[in-house]
Amino acid sequence: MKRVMQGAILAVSLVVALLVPARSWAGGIKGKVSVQGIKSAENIVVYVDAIAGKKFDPPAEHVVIDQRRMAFVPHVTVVLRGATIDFVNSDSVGHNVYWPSISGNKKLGHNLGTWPKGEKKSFQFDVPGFASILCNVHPEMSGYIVIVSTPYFAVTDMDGSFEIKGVPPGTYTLKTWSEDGKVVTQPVTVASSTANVELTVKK
Ligand SMILES: [Cu+2]
Repeated sequence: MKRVMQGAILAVSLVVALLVPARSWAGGIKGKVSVQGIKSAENIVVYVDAIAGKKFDPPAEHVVIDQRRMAFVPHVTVVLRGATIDFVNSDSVGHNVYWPSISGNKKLGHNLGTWPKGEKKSFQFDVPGFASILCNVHPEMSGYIVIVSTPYFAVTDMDGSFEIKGVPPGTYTLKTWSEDGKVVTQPVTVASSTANVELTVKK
């Protein structure tokens, strides 16, 4: 009888052990972006496009874009729609931040002004799209903000690799955004493990 009980407890433990991680299991999407006619596979945004019937709360934590050594850091920033970006200045010169439009819509263009080292200005980005960020003091400075509708996104590293973690199982539309390349749209199915994807971005 004792052995039967032990067996039953073991069986229950096994089932629990299998079920508990399964509930928090979420796969992901990882892979590599290759480029044709573009100088680098770095800084390409890969993201899950809007999911019908699903709306994500904007993150409470602010995203930071620094202006350091006369550059926007990072060069490409991707955020979930509704996120607030804190623009900081780490240089000893004053920097300005403005974007002429969002996805070509000039009504969504905005100038945050110019401010010195140590200060910051914040802005909430509510509309999906992309913005080219500029500094009117230093015309050589440029950066990009990509605003997407899901929290499932990544920016490629130097060799074009990317990984999007914590994507629940399902079939999605994967999209890219890049400074110089055309948009790539590709379906992807995520099971309980990580999906591997190869994408090619062309000029
Ligand atoms: Cu500047």
